[in-house]
Amino acid sequence: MARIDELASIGAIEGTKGCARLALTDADKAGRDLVVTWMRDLGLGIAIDRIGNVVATMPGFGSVAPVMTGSHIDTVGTGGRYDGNLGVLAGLEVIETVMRSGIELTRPLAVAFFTDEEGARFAPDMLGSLVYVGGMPLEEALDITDADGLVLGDELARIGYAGAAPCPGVVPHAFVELHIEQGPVLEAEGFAIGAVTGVQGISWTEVTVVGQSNHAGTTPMELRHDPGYVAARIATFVRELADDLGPPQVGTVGSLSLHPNLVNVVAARAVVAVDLRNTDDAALIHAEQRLAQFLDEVAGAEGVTISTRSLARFEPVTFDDRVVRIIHELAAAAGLTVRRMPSGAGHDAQMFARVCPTAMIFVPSEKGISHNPAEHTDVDDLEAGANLLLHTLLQLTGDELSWPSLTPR
Ligand code: HGY
Ligand code: MN
Ligand code: MN
Repeated sequence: MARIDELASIGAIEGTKGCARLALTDADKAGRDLVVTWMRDLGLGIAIDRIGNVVATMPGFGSVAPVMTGSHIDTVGTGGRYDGNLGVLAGLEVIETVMRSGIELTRPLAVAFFTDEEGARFAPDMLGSLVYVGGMPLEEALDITDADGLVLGDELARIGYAGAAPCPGVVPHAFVELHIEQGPVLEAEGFAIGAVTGVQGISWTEVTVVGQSNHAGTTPMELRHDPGYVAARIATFVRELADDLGPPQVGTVGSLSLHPNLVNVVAARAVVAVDLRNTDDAALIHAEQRLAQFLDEVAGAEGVTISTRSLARFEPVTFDDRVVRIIHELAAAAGLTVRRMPSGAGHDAQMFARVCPTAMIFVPSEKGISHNPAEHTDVDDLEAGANLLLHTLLQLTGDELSWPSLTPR
């Protein structure tokens, strides 16, 4: 808890419990430096790779593949103190506890934090873990730019985390991530633990609308080609599409910008980001097709041009049932109420599911609130999650989980 509080003080959002540490900003650097110091203080072997992922491994095991845990310490601009941070700091606590206990292990534990999990500054999300497992070429990732045109590789070098360890990274024996649920289910149903069975598919599309900038007062309505109006139509359509398709489909327009964004000017341009998610890929593809059809229609009707760019597209992921079962059974054996459930949010674990036996542990989020400075999880729930992580990782060190050889896509 002391480490959670100290890390949350970096980029703290005035008057809240939350913090803002967008990827590769100075605040992210300060958070990274603090966590790396804690890793070094434990005497862990630290590898920083070329996309800035940091992996800290128990020493003395040579090249034996580790059982790895971890998450992210970058946040969205209005972040909470537990999203990602809990998984990294609980992992550190687990390793410290194991080392202090003198338990003899057959393979090392490792804890990692991955670059730019949020994708809020540099899309896509889960970028660092995606590169770590070979899902995106390093050079392509280093070239990604943010909304101000700053290049990811330059920002990584600027904060001193352009490491030397190669990407793709060492394939772990198994990977387990502890994370807050970020949704209302566990709290509403009275469960202490979620044994996470997988992650829903994610589709992010940047929609650029170009119309005719004009005077707000003199331009007759029938002569307008108004990107501001079209952007509002898109946001409304996305909501109505999700309502029409019904759960588990969700749709969000969380980012909408107009240029020149002035009260008395019909906009020249609008940029809208659309986030669509579904646990079923065919249904997600259908939702994407409905969006594309709507964009065609509204462009024709308003006489604007619309172009789109995919910012992220990840298929739904199913976690390894053997690992999910270990989590479920250990939670029950510890007397914790536990249910299996999919994840609505994206996580680094969904990338590791491509290369090794992987699953996640959820703990409840108060009122299901997250990506919000008010994010909160009770300390008893945090502790239960960390203890379950400890026992899950220990079991996995002894468990020979033969893994069909998979080449990362
Ligand atoms: O977008 C997500 O689901 C994650 O928080 N990056
Ligand atoms: Mn997260
Ligand atoms: Mn997040």
